[in-house]
Amino acid sequence: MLSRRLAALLLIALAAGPAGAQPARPQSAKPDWRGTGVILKMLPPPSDLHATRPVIVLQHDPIPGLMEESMTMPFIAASTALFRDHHAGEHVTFGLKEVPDALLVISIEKAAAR
Ligand SMILES: [Cu+2]
Repeated sequence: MLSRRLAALLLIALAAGPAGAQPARPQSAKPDWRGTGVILKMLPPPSDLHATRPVIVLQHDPIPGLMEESMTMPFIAASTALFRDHHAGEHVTFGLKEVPDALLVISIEKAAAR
């Protein structure tokens, strides 16, 4: 049931398109998307990228339904606590959640190196 629900959310997001209104999303800690990639930087605030929020720079693989190409980009992290026990160069999987002002990284887990 979880995968059906996620598929429905992705379809809503795609249908809305870049100019569409943001669909209503349930408030929960469940990620809207999951990605894989490599940590390049973890920057507690204040940093050059954000004055008040933690930022993680990830070299991420395609995230189906969200970003179809690999790229290197910064994400706001939900908390600096997510950085604990991780390091630059580490292969990770991560959870993303869309909130009104950001695409937030809400979880980071170590993945097997490729
Ligand atoms: Cu991206």
